[in-house]
Amino acid sequence: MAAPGENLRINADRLWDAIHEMAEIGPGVAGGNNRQTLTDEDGEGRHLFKRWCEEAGMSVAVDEMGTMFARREGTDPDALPVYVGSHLDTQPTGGRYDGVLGVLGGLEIVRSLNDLGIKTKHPIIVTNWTNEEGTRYAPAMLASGVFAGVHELDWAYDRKDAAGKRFGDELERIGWKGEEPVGQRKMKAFFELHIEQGPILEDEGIDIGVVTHGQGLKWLQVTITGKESHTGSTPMPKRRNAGLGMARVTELVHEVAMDYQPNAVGAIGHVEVYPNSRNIIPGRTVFTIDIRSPNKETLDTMDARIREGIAAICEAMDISHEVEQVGHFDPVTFDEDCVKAVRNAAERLGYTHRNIVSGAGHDACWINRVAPTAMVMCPCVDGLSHNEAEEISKEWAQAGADVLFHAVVETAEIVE
Ligand code: HGY
Ligand code: MN
Ligand code: MN
Repeated sequence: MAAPGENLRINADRLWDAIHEMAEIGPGVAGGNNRQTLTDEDGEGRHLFKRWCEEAGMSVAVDEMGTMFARREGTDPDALPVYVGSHLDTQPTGGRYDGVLGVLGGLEIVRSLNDLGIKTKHPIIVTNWTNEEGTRYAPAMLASGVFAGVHELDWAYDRKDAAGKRFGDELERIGWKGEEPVGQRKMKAFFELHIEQGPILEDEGIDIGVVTHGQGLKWLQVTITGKESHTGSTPMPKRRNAGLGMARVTELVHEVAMDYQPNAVGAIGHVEVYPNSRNIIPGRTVFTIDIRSPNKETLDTMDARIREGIAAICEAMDISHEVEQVGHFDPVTFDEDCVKAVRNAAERLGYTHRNIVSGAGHDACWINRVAPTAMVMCPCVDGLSHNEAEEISKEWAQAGADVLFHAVVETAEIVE
């Protein structure tokens, strides 16, 4: 396949403007975004993206999980399309670039191809995957997981948020439940551009992360049950404090992760304390453990050690516990040819680059099961993400989108 000329570049100003116009939808309270999945704000962002895609001459389809597929025709309508995308939903205190850069980077590729009058043999399809974040509805990467056959559609529809609202009902309510069955689309390849969400690229002064692997993840939801009682009049030896149990598990998770450095990680990000009254000893706590490692055996060992540790903590405190796995994917190795296309593109365009393992999960991790897949990463300031202060430079966005452009167009085969 002929490689695109090194002067083939996206329009960085237009990409930057699009990102910041999207950021006006579902603003956070500190300069970032709160555009959680299946909220009205998510619906508004989808409408904006759809309008932009249609203005760029694309036709937009929506599947039963609400995932959006914007298609730019190729010269061979029967050729397997090249997919490119990410997600538009955000964390409750999210940044403006997590996910959005990958979706609008895909749109920018099509806009640039239109400007340049370039045709490709294979169609190009820009994708917005529903509920990548998994914060309102666990697990993360829900729609791409259904697409990859990891989750059943009805199981996904029955997922409930903290207010007890069903995923399927909310998808219907915002008007983005499509007719297209999920997962029947065949792909020549899938590419995802994403900010690193870690400090490596910035610390090393490198423009592009060539993502060779993604680390594995497990989310364990733990319920600890003790006994509510008065914080003043209950003698210490008689307390069955579910809050103290959770605190000891929090320390346990940290200690286990520290035993597998430098790559393993572990923390608790979601916590519910009942009845959450200043002068009642917590009778019940519900919290989610997030553990990750690039090594499957390590992840499984951490899981086992944590479960044993929770049982020992609760037995010693005469409190009970339940553990439910609410999210999981094994470490991922991306497609060699697609990874090479990314690396060659960075080389050709004169961007510095290095191989990198993704610390965060991405839709690409599931799509890698059903199509040749690779990711492009750009740096982010202080490696900060899942924080409203998340920041990237326009130059980093441009470098990432240029490399994505070349990898996608080379795979879609330019027609002279
Ligand atoms: O949790 C993750 O890694 C992703 O940001 N949803
Ligand atoms: Mn993301
Ligand atoms: Mn995220």
